[in-house]
Amino acid sequence: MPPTQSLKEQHVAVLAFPFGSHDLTILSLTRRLARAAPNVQFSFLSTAKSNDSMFSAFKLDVPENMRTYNVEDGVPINHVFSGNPVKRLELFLKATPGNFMKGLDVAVLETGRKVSCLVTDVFLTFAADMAKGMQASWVPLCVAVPYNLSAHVYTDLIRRLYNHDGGEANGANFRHQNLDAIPGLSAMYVTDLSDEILPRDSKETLFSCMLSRIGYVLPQATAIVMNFCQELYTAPLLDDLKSMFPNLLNVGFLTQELPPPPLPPSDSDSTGCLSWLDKKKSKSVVYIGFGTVATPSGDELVALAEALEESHIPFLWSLNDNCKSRLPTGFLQRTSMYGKIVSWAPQTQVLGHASTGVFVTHCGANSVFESVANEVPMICRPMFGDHWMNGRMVEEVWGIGVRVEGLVFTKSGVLKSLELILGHEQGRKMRERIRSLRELVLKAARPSGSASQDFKTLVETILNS
Ligand SMILES: *[C@@H]1O[C@H](CO)[C@@H](O)[C@H](O)[C@H]1NC(C)=O
Ligand SMILES: CC(=O)N[C@H]1CO[C@H](CO)[C@@H](O)[C@@H]1O
Repeated sequence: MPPTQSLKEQHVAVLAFPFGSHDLTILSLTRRLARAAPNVQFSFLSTAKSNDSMFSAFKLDVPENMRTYNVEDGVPINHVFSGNPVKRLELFLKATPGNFMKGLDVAVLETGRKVSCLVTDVFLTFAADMAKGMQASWVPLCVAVPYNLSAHVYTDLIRRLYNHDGGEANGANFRHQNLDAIPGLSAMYVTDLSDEILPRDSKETLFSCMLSRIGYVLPQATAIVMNFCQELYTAPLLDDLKSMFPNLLNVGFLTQELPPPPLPPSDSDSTGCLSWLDKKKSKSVVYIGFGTVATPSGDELVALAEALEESHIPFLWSLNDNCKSRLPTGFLQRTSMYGKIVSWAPQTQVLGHASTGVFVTHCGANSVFESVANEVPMICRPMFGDHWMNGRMVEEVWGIGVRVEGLVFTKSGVLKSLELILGHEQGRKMRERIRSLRELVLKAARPSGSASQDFKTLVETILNS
């Protein structure tokens, strides 16, 4: 068969993990791949909820060689959610892998092509066997930082070395232990690990079981895609991961176009954020956004609001409508001269605006990456999962932000952090460091840079599969 014909037959199926910004990240990868490999057919599978919210919020164009398929989310009809965000995740996990199998059947029938390569979130560990069964190659994507991948690869060892049962007193001590027995994790501490690694109540969940298989299945991957840049690793971490997985491909930050494109005309932004920012002084505004899943408690929202009011620093706050009622009475009116609250903000554009001076964030990986790409230092309030490691990385490894005192918002803690970043010599140093990180990232994204080269290798890997 002539090679061009075989290329045309290729069909890459992409399975998303529809939580946090994992789906948006793998969608962004898929669109880039589809543009780079126009002869390959791409099928993108996620839940209807995830699919709808991504396509409607970001007005994304979809390349012609890519189709979207909805898979079941496992939520029973008329199900009423208690408000616990983990429930949705559990229901979804129970529906896997059957829901994806069904979706794949439809995609194969519609395209008339058997799947040659399965690109999936690395958390969907069942995909390794699924790919084997279909005689397809498996290419997992790691959305979180490499420290996170390492913690999941070494889960068994971490549990053996650091899982001290015992009384509270004992517990408090071991949580402050350094993870230097794990190659590449010496900057991290036991307390930075999420519940999935060391469950506080020793209970495994469907999610922790799935994640604990990462280390076992990754050797089956044809290549591993990292939402990261090679230049940003510490040497021991990169060496260790590369020694286990030679085909580790660092393709750059996937939710952030690099270099950040010029901002659109402010009046085209229907949220009004950009035109509001236009009227503010350079680097004077604090932008607050906690992503789609995390919300601080009522007390913390109040403490944050009080700090903003007392400081009189201009602020732009992306806050869910149903959280607004938890703000202090009269807060919105009293701060209307220098504050703006929106229910959704075009985050990468807000971070790219010259007026934005600091980002108050939950420290989701993509938020941190977007902040680096746009040179905005951070105040971190980690909430769950990978946020603790990310916060540690921002403050101690990279020195480009601080975690709030005590890891919860208090009025005095927020005021201190704001003052440190906006008014202090230390803040100036952070800005210098974040500028040099950004330089590395932009360099990696140039055509001859490491991220572009790794992306090229990825495309070739897929074409050869
Ligand atoms: C790794 O990241 C995911 C979210 O992206 C999170 O759910 C998980 O808990 C993280 N693991 C660690 C050890 O931080
Ligand atoms: C298969 C499917 O339903 N895809 C949908 C994903 O969401 C966008 C936006 O709502 C729709 O246009 C697609 O049809």
